[in-house]
Amino acid sequence: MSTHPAESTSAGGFNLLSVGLALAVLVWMSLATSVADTEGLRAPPVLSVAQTDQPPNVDGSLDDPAWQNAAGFTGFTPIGSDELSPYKTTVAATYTQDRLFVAYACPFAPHEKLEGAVRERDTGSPWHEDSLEIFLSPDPESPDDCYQLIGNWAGSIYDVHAGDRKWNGNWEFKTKAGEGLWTAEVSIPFADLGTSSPQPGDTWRANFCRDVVAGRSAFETWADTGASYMTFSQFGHLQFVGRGPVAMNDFPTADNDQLPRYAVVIAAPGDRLAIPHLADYAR
Ligand SMILES: [Ca+2]
Repeated sequence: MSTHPAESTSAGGFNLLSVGLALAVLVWMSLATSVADTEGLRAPPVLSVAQTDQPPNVDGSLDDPAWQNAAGFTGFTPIGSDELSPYKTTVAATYTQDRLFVAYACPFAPHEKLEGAVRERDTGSPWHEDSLEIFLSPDPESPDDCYQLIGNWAGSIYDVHAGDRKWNGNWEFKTKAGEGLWTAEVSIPFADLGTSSPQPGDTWRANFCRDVVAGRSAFETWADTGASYMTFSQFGHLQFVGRGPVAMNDFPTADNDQLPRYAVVIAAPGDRLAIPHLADYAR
């Protein structure tokens, strides 16, 4: 397999989307990005994240009301590519006063076999397994001050702060795997990310990625970060909106495999949009 994209520095990614009641969502936002090695890349996407009073139970199953009400996104692309990934990975996020929650639904072909070992924290190479990777930069002025959370489908974790794997965040990570689908839930205290509870309007930089081994080999990313996951200036924007309305991409539907058009729709909380819903993956 090729070099892990977090081990080099370049770019590739993007976003499509899926949602339910309008809580968390994605929007494209026009921002100044550094031009150097990011020329020609798609603009960073935006995920609006709404607060919840009903935090999900972190057990790997996405049947919580929080996820039924949360918006999410899909539209991952392999790094350095403008082609949509064949399976629509879906991600959603929500938060409480103290913690950020992220859900992943990772489809794969039923005949394919997931790869990933159970082992000690911060050991091995989970990026060469079926894993997810979350990059969080709470200070948008210093996106390279980044927390990286990696978890494989078997539940092993690997976490890094600013390149230092000795950092161990107090995050919860649970997965569930079945035929053709593995799901995961992540919960991390804001305090472990060196920050306090976000106020409405606060914006972080972030990237959400999926390492794929089952049936193929791919590094798939939300933000178009070029040949790596970690072109920080290309990270998406994680916009905390409290309980306010969220803005969302006019993203493709399940039957539309085109890249997002980036038109923005403003949705009131509670609106259900006609797009794939994370709860469809509940089991
Ligand atoms: Ca660590």
